[in-house]
Amino acid sequence: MTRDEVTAFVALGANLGDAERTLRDALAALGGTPGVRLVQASSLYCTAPIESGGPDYINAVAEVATTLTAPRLLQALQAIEQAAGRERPYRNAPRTLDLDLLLYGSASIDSAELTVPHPRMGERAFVLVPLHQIAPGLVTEAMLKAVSKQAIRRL
Ligand code: A4P
Ligand code: MG
Repeated sequence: MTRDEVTAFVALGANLGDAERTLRDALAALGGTPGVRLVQASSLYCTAPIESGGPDYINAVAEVATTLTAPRLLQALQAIEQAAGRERPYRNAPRTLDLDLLLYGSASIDSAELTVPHPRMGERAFVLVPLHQIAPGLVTEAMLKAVSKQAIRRL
């Protein structure tokens, strides 16, 4: 970790096409982005859709160290989504790839394009379980218990 790097956590999700392959490629693309270093990634998890239709999702969380600002990091995430053929017909539509910025250092951001910490992360086992795997200090047992009814299976 160099002095100008910030630790950030990114949630990855996909439920169309070869979702496992898409997530592995996205992790490689993330680590290959200038100004982004992949520190660690969780296992892949198979999860039931929450407020969304279609097949089960594959989800994971990655820790990165980055010299990019949060808006630039979001742009980089959206470029990786686009490269994976992401379409946005409607909110929470099934997707080839969704990359959400969960945490950016200790920053609180609330702009038109970006809200950090991600406002829905605490409600979702598909975020909290993989985040707990790689950063146990960030997720309490009480937080995990609150989402324990949501189906999730480590691959
Ligand atoms: N945006 C604001 N804050 C952020 C942030 N922290 N990270 C803005 C990323 N984007 C952020 O996102 C819409 C807009 O949110 C972006 O233009 C960005 O400026 P989007 O990815 O185009 O739309 P979306 O995916 O439909 O919305 P969002 O908010 O990503 O959806 P959610 O709430 O994350 O839910 N069930 C399972 N099992 N697994 C999943 O991965 N994912 C969702 C998506 C629903 N159900 C799921 C899963
Ligand atoms: Mg998204």
